[in-house]
Parts: sequence; C-alpha cells; structure tokens
Amino acid sequence: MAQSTTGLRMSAGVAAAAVALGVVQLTAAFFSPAADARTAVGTAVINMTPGPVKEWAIQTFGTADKLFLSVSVIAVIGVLAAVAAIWERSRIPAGTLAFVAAAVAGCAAVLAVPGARGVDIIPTLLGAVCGIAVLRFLTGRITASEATETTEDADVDPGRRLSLLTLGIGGLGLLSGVAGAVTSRRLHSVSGDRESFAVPSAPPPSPIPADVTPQGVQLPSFITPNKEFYRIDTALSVPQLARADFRLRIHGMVDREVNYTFDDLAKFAPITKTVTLTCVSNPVGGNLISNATWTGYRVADLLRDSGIHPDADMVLSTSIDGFTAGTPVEALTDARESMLAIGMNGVPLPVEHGYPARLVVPGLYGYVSATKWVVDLELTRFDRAQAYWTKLGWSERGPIKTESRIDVPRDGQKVAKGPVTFGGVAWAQNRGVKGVEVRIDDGPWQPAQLGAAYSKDAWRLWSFPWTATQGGFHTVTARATDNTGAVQTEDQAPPAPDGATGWPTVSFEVA
Ligand SMILES: Nc1nc2c(c(=O)[nH]1)N[C@H]1C(S)=C(S)[C@@H](COP(=O)(O)O)O[C@H]1N2
Ligand SMILES: [Mo]
Repeated sequence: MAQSTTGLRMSAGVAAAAVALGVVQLTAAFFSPAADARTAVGTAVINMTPGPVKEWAIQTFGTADKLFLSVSVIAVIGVLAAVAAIWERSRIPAGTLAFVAAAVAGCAAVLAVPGARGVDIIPTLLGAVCGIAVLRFLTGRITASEATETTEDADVDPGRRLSLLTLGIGGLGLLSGVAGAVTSRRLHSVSGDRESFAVPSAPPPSPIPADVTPQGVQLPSFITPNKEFYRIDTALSVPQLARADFRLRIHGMVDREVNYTFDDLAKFAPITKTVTLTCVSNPVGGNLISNATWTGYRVADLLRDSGIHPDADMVLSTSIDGFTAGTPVEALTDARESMLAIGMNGVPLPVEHGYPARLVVPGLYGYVSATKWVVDLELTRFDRAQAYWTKLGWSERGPIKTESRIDVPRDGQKVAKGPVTFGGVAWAQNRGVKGVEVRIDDGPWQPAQLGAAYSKDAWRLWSFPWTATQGGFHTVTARATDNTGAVQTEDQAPPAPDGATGWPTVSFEVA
C-alpha cells in the first residue's frame, strides 16, 4: 500500500503548489505588478540563467522563449512540490519546510523587481500560508487513511476519496490562478491608454517606391507589419507603463539633470525614419530582423539642454523593468538621428515593442541600443558602467555587421527545371547596402538585382533570376557589400559575443 500513498502524497504536493500559486496570482492582481511572484521568479530565473543558456533559448525558441520558461518554471515547482510532499510527516515537516523555502525565494524575487515595495510580498506570504495549509491537511488525511486501512472497514475506497479531494483542491488552485492572471491583465493593461494616443504628425517620410520590392519572387515585405515584427526581450510579462506615469530621467555626467513627462516631449520636433532593427542573436539566415517606420524625437534634441560632460562616452539606458543597454554618446547624437520612438508604422508603439517610448538607433544591434519601455538615460563611461548583456559576456559595442539572407529557395526546396527567381534581404544599417552577389555551387559570383535603396538604415531586398538546367542537388550562396565597400565576410562566427558572420548558403534540388 505504501506505493499508492506515495502517489497520493505527490498529488497532494502538486495540489498544494497549485493553491499557493493560485492564491498568489489572485491576490497579486490587487497589488503593484511587482507583486506577481510568478513573473518575479521567472525574471529572477532569466537573470540567473547563464548567458549561453539564454542564448540557446533565444536561438531555439525565438519569440516563444518566454512560454518555454513559464512552462519550465511551473513544471519544476510542481516536481519539487511533489517530491517534498513525500517527506511531509508530523515529526519532520519536510514539505512544509520546502514551501517556506519557496516563499522566501519568492519574496526575494519580488523585492528584486525594480520599484517593488515591502507590501508587495503579501500575496506571496498568503499563497505560502494557504499552500502549507492544504499540504498539511491533505497529508494528514493520507496518514490517517494509512492507519485505518488495516481495519478494512471502508465501503468507499479511502484512496479514491482522497484522490478526488486532492484533484478538486488542485483544480481550485488552478482556477484562481487563471482568474488572477485575467484580472491583473484587466487592471494593469495599458491597451486603452495606447488606443487613446494619437501619434503626432511628423514631416512625412519620402514615399516608399514600388521598386524597393523585386519582382518574380516572394520576399518579406519591405516594411514589416507590426504583428510580424520580431520580438526579443527579457520581460516575462510585458511592462504596462501608462503615458501619465512615464518619466524620462536624464542624469549622470551632465550639468543639469532633466526629467521629461510624456507631455513634455511634445515640445520637440517629431521625425519619422525607416530603420531596420536586428538582434545580435540572429544566426546566419535567421529571422530576428525586421523593418519599420518609426515616429519619435531625436535623442540629440532631448540631450541638448542637459550639458553633457565631454568625457562621457556612454549612455546607459534603463527600462521600467530594469533592462539596460550601453550606447555610445556619439551614436545617439550624430547625424544618424537616433530616436526616442513613440510610433511604429503609423500607430502608437505596440506594448510589446516598448509603449509608450523606446530607443531606436540605426546601425547598432538591439542589445546595445534599442531599450523598450525606456525611463532613464544616464550619461556615463564604458569604463564605469556595464549593461545587461555586456555583464553576461557580450561585446560592449555592437555595430551591426554587413549581412545578407537567402529567403528563396528554402533549404531543401525542390526547384523545377527552367527559369526560377531566388531572392532575399541584405542589411548594413547606417552604411547602406551597395550590392549583393550570388553564387551557384562553386561557380563565379554574379550580381543580384537589387530593390531600390530607400535609406541607408533600411534593409535591401534582392532577387536573382536563374535557369535550372542540371538536375540534382545544388547550393546557392550570397554575400553583401556595403557602401563603404566592405564585403560580407566568409568567416563563420556564432552570435556571441558581437553578432554571427558567414555567407548564407541554401541547398536545393532541381527535379
Ligand atoms: N526593456 C527592454 N528593451 C529591450 C530588450 C529587453 O530585453 N528589454 N531587448 C533588446 C534587444 S536584445 C533587441 S534585439 C530589441 C528587440 O526589439 P523588438 O522586440 O521591438 O524587436 O529590443 C531591445 N530592447
Ligand atoms: Mo537582441
């Protein structure tokens, strides 16, 4: 019989954990977002995960990395609770102690959230108390059933009754968790705030000519629709920062500290620019790259009144959730017109892309420049401050490398004999793409046809008409040249520490 009660005890642990998490989630809805221990713990896990593992998660799961993390965290908690519950006895309450330890960890994670206050641990404490109560109640009943079992008087199987009770309690925990998540989304969401915001009209950008897109091949659209724009960040739940609560503090190595409210920004002249963002984690051939038309203000204008000290060489930007990026002062103030963006493709920034404001710096990978939900710009020096990814071993400087990608054909695609058009994209932000060359098998490099160059900060679409004559397997390879004359390097490098390199190659079969 010992075996079956072990199973029961494990289920009791899982049910107790479900109740604990459910109570936390439900009560946290009525506190500040920091009180959400599930998110706080997940964020702590992200922060403590070694760099290479994070990199692997981004590479493997891309935009779904957070779902993977949430599921893993919940699975780990469930397994720990199940195992701990096996050892819960009245003399040595190991399960209870495990719950207490989890509560301590949860409180620590909550208090580590930027802006958290002492009261924000109340939901975690409540959850722990309820979880422990359920654990003791259920394990107590299980122990009692073991004792009565020998009498064999039961007309109803006590194990079955206990299983149903456990299932019911666990289900209640799950329900309150879902209710809590839904409620907190309702209470904290800024989507209404966002919808009521009219992006200021800036001088319109020059219209995008039809010939930015090569004919005869299905390529990504020149402007990426907001919904398809890649998303990478460390935020487990998307920060909800209303315009009324937004402050941008400029401080550090400046003569005058400045604090802007969102409304203060309106005194600056808005601009519109089309800029391609790229993630340093993008492998050769990857899709962590997208192009949008941004509306916002020149960072140079925002910095102008603060009196930057001449020896400051870095702006450490911080988001409301504590992410940081270190950007050269020069990149933020030179002619490339780096922006504090508030609009994306004609609408307010989507919440997951940084509403109400983010940085957009042409020519630098996102990890050193593109801070979303940005609230703080500190003028400092590269030899004094380190940003989030730099602490994890990534390069402190992150200029985007001259790269290209083959979109057509897909790897392994079958191509019919006769004429076919291949194609892809190429980018070298802040320099511009001058040319793309293509090679079939080990043949000579041949110039691709280029879509019109719209701006040096936007990617360029390219196509390559070709006639397939020889059956069998072939490869196609591409390389870009930027406006400085630099040719995309053949040397293969992984994304860490400063961006992947190598020529993209795709295999296809002529049938
Ligand atoms: N607040 C915050 N901003 C951030 C990040 C982050 O983790 N948190 N990630 C950066 C990275 S690594 C990239 S590549 C870009 C991606 O911007 P997107 O999600 O709008 O495409 O955001 C940058 N800004
Ligand atoms: Mo990134």
